[in-house]
Amino acid sequence: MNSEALAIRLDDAARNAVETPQFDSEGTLSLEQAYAIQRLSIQRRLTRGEQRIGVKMGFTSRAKMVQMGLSDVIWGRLTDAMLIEEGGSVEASRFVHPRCEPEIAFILKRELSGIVTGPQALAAVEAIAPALEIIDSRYQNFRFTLPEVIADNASSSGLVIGPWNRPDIDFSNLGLTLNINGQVAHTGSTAALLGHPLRSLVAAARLAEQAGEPLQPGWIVLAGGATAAEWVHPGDYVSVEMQTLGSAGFHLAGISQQRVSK
Ligand code: OOG
Ligand code: MG
Repeated sequence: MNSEALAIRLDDAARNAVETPQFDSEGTLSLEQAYAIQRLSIQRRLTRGEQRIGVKMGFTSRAKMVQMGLSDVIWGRLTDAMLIEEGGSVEASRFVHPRCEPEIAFILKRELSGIVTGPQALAAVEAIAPALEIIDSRYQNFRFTLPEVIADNASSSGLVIGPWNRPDIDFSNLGLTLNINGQVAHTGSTAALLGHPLRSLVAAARLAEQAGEPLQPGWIVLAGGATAAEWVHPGDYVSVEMQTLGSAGFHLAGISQQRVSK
């Protein structure tokens, strides 16, 4: 299949919230082709009127690498249609089989691109916030190879941003919990992100330049899940509580189904 056809297939799967079979079980897709498919599929969203709002990083913590069995840092593109209001509600019918993970978000005040140091990256940050990412692989059973998940925009489906904080606090090792209906599902720390979340932003700047899309002022960068992701079911209220930075949450609306275990 050609890249355009695969981009349409993944875009349709995301748009209609229906899963699609894996297509590269033979492992013939290169990373370059995978990113080309991602770009084409996001281009379709932009053509429909969605606005680009930033990038998301993936597999920046060991917890996520272990959970998904993949170990290369990947990235995806965020659009405004993925934003979910903090404390708000989103319909479960928008997703195939959503999972949620706690992240830290950066918002930039200036362009950031290429090989930069941690202090240079920090100087481009306007504010930092606790965040949740909703990942919703378009592949059956949430299973994929590395090129397949890249083509599928790194499973990105939604994001919730908590209060923006000044970036001059030490955010290298902030304790956090992922809570489902008030119960702690996972605990972790921002240090899980490559040892310091700023390293994820440094990697984002390098990868963005390689893609010819420098990180822009006003863009959000999601640094990656700090813990394993958790399934979310209709009726659930999911939240992240982060030391010093605050919390963020949302409600998955819809008729509650019987819980399925992992
Ligand atoms: C891929 C996306 C990984 C993260 O934060 O590590 C990711 C997946 O797990 O489906 O978003
Ligand atoms: Mg993530």
